[in-house]
Amino acid sequence: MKYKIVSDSSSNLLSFAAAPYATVPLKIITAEQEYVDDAALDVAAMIKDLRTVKGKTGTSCPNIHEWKQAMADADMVFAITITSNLSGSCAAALQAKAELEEENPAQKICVLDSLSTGPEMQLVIEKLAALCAEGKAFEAIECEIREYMTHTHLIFCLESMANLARNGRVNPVVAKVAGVLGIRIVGVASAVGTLELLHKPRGAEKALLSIIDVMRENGYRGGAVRIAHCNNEVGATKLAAKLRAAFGEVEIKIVPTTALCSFYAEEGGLMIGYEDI
Ligand code: X90
Repeated sequence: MKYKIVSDSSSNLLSFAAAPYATVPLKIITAEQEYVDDAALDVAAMIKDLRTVKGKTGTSCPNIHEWKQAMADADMVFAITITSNLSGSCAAALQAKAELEEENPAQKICVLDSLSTGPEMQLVIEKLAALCAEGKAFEAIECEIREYMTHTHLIFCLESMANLARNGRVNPVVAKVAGVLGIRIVGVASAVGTLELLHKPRGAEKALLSIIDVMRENGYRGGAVRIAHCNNEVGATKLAAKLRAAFGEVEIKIVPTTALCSFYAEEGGLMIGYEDI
């Protein structure tokens, strides 16, 4: 049985050697250009362009056809998407599944709504690869991965929420009332896959401590951690060191954000996926 893992590009994982794998790209759209979130894109150049671009900027999710193409060439597909509460990616993936299963009833496709994004999706993808490599049955993998996903979480620390607010991904009134538009904010992906804003730490150092406090409060005890950063390798490395100082030999991987998460997390942004096991 041939299996494949497919993710949308909000996972920041555009290639993955441990399993048959593909991503479908989200896009960043400005008045001048469309940036496709795939391996060919120069993300640093896009981030630089975004500093000076004028006019409306936005994003779009992968379409049904893109999902179908990525899913078509395997008997068993596990697809994971950014939260359905902030994007149409999951709806497109579900429609692709429905059409493919009608065309080929023998194909098995599982669509997982991460209710999150970025490094939390990365953890799920890595776990899927391990389960598939063990040669388990499709239904068993689906059952285990859904259980695993109840033990993964996402925290973020953003220095600007301007693009999130402008594109209606956080309520602009709430963001304004909370006074979080111009300052650093720590928050989490809520149980329903929306942004929940928690703290306004003063300074980068306090922000790292706040992240660790929130992780601890939410059940973190030393499980695997994935950190994605937008132009903030220093912050990511410091956070990793603090986590190891507090919890011992933690398994941590640090990756740069690709286009979609770079656009919304913005420069300096950190996203942390972790297990509560
Ligand atoms: O369909 C589209 O156009 C994509 C829309 C994506 C909107 C949100 C992306 C957020 C990325 C920000 C910090 C983490 C947020 C947690 C969400 C539950 C990064």
